[in-house]
Amino acid sequence: MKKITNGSSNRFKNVLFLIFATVFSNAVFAINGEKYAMNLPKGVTEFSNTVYGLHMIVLWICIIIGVLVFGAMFYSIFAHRKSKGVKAAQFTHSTTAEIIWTVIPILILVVIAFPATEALIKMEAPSDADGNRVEMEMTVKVTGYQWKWKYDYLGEDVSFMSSLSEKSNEARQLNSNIDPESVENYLLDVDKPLVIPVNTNIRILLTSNDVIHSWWVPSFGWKRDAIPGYVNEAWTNVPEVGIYRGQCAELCGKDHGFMPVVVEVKSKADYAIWLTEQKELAAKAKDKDNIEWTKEDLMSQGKKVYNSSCATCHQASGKGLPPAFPALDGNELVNAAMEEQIKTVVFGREGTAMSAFGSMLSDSDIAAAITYTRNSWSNTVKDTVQPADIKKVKE
Ligand code: HEC
Ligand SMILES: [Cu+2]
Repeated sequence: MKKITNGSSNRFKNVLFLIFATVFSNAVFAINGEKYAMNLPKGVTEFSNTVYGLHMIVLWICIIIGVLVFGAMFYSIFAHRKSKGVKAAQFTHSTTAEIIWTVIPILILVVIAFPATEALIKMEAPSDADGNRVEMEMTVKVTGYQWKWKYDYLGEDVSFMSSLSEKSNEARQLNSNIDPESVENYLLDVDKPLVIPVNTNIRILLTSNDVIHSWWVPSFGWKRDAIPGYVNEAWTNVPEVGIYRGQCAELCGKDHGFMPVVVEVKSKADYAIWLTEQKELAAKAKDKDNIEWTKEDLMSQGKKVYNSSCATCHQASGKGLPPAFPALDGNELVNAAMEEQIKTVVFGREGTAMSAFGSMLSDSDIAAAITYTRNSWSNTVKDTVQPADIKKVKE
């Protein structure tokens, strides 16, 4: 008895296995539904549906081409095989064939160009049924920071930072004993989402404070780079209230994977209430910058600010990650007079990852974070840094 009858029967088994594996894995994907969906998600906006339609047209064209080309190939291999005594033709050049295989792809590209151009025009500006340009109703400026987003509601005096939620951030730390599986929306949640009203034309301006980021919410059907020194424009109009999630889509440094985007779409009435609340909060935050704080308040607020704004680099333990990120625990500068430390935090260090927090955090938050670093771990300076001290350095 021969162990292996011949190579081709083995190859046949391999092919069978591959087909089985593909069918099986597709079935698993299908059962798991959305979580492992094979196709692009449809999204919620009119524009995302346009993109989806375009994708389906192109996909079907590809499938038809695939079936025709492979069909012709397999048929020829099978019907004209050597064992049937077929002799190969010996020509090396055919002008007719070359014209055909040039003209057909050109025609296909022209056919695809029509819906593609339509989608691109729609992406640049929304238009009504008559094709007239529709006005934007509000503008949000999105600024990328390593590694969070800042949202400015232009003309509303409302602006805030949006960073990875505290729970995800704790669970992702090296040696954290929190199981990521137990964190809801792990790495896809933020402390403060971008809030926008439903059924509203919203202009979104994108820029960056440091490196190139990319703001991406798949359900809206587009992503746009946020580039330092440059303002990109996009727009959206979301027809359904809900929470939409996305991520930074440009490799932007060590914590690129930890700057999710969350957009909460509210009804117009709820949005108006939210906006009023934010304005009150902003006014209160200004008040906070004008008072003298107790040490307890500075320390508790400082811990929060430190963990959300500084710990990614200097670590919650204050030990940093030398040589890239210096330790603040036992740091000479942190244990000296406060002015130089305040300057470092407010103005940053040019050309390093230490950014200028003066424009990102309120004076009271900076004062609290600095007080916290001066009185934590082995640092025992014992003084407090007040918002007024920050103001003095800024002037
Ligand atoms: C993105 C990473 C990053 C974040 C976030 C960050 N830092 Fe830094 N920080 C650095 C780096 C890098 C240096 C060293 C800069 C240099 O080489 O001069 C530094 C230096 C410092 C220094 C001076 C240390 C010294 O020995 O010169 C202080 C103080 C400091 N950071 C405080 C803070 C505080 C407070 C925060 C939060 C509000 C913060 N940093 C957030 C990266 C970061
Ligand atoms: Cu980024």
